Amino acid sequence: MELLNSAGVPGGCRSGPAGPVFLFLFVAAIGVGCGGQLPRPPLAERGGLQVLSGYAYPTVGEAGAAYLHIRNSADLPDTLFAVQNEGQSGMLMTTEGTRMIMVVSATIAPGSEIAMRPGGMHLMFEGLSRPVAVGDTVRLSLRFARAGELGVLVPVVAYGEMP
Ligand SMILES: [Cu+2]
Repeated sequence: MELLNSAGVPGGCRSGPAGPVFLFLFVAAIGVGCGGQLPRPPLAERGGLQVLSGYAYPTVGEAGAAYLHIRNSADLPDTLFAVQNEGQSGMLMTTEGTRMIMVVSATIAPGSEIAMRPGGMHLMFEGLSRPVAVGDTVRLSLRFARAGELGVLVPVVAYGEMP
């Protein structure tokens, strides 16, 4: 599997190393300032699993990336083992340094969360037949071992945005 483009940066993801660091700090600062914000309702919920938020970036060629914040409120662990974007299968990825590594599944312990983000865990899609741009919406489908299938609509936002 070829995950690096000709510039040696991860395909389907963001390019410069400086951007993600800056944006992460920026969002962390906002988070402190908005501590009293009312919680938003989850985007999707099933079997104790909640997708709290999510977004995708515009496709680059036929590749796309998406990020979800998932909480397991159930009493048992559950395992995310398959993802789809508009019906096309994708991959669950983690990042080590500048390398992306595909993982087969991700188990979420009871009461814990997965917070995907650029430079960390994310969903990656290759060979997408429909390009998407900022302002579009994409339909993601998540398959969990216990809760089953969970569908969620997420907005396509500009690179670097982490809404
Ligand atoms: Cu990636």
